[in-house]
Amino acid sequence: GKKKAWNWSSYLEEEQMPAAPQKLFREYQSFPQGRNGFKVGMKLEGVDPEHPARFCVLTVAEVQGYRMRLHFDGYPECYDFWANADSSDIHPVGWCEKTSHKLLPPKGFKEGEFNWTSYLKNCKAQAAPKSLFKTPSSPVTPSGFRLGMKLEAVDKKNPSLVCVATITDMVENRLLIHFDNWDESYDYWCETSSPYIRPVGYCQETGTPLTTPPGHRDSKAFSWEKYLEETNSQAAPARAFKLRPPHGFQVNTKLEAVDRRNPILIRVATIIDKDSHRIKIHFDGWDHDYDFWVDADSPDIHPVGWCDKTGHALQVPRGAEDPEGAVGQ
Ligand code: MLY
Repeated sequence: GKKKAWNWSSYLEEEQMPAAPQKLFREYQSFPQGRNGFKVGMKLEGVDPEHPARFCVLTVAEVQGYRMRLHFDGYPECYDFWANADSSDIHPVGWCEKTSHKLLPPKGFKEGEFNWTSYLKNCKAQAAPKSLFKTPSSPVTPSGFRLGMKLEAVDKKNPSLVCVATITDMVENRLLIHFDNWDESYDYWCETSSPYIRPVGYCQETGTPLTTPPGHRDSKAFSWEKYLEETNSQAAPARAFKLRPPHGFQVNTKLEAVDRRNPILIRVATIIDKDSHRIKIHFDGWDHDYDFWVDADSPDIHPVGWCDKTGHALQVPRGAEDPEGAVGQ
C-alpha cells in the first residue's frame, strides 16, 4: 500500500512523546509574525560567524522560508552561512557607518576605498530595504556595561575554561566578549543575561580556576586589582549581570533543529539531555554520533510546526520519508 505523507501529530503519537512546549522558546525561535521579505541578490551588512568582531558586505544567495543563505562578497561560497530573517547579526546598508563600526569591504577592495553607493551601482544590485530587518529594541536601556570593561567569561570553544575577558563592542542589548591577549576567533556575542559571563571575582568566590591572559606575568599570582590598574580599565559592575533563569526544556520532547553539518537542513529532533543553559539534540532516525549540545537560546532550534508555518523543508526521520519525495531525503 501507499505510505501516507509524514506528519508531526501522528509521529508524536507513535513515538509517545510530546512536542517541546511553545512557551519555552524565545521569540526569535518561535513562529515569526511576518514573512521573510529578503530576495536573492539583495545586499546588506552582517557579522561574520567565524569572526564575530567583523562586520562584512553580504549578499542574499538563497532564500528558504524564514531563512536565507548569506554570501561574503568577493569570497568563495564555502564561507556562506544561513541566518533567520530576524537575525540580530544582520543590518541594512549604511548601519556600520551610522553606528561607527568598521565595515570590511568585499575582497579586492582596499580599506577606505569602498563606497556603498558606487558599489551598488556597479553591481546593479539592490540594498535590502530597512523594513525587512528586525526593528531594534528601542529605546536602548542603559545596562551598566560599557566598552572596555573587564569580566570573567566562558570560552565557548573551550567551555571548561573561564577566562579574563573584555567587552569590545555593544549593539543593543548584546555584548561582544573578547579574551584578553587572544585573537578574535574566540569572540562571541551574548545578551547581558548570558550564563557565560560573570563579574570579576566570580572564579575566586566559587573556587573555579580563572584562565589568565597568556603572556601576562605570573599567572599564579594574578590579581584583578593589579590587572585593572595596569590595563587602565574597569570591572563591569556586578549589578549589570542579570543572569537569566535556566531554560525549561525537558528530555524526551521533540522539536525542529538545524543540522550543523549541513545547515540548509532542518530535521525532526529529540532533546535527549540537558543542563542549565543547554540541550542535547538527537536527530530522529540517525546515529547518536550526530548528537550535539546547543545553547537553549540558539536561533537554530524551533518548535514543532515551524518549518511548515514558515515554508521551509523539514527532514523527517530517516526511514519515514514520503515515497513521493515531497518531504525528507
Ligand atoms: N587548546 C587551545 C586553548 C585555547 C583557549 C583560548 N581561550 C582561553 C580564549 C589552544 O591553546 O590553542
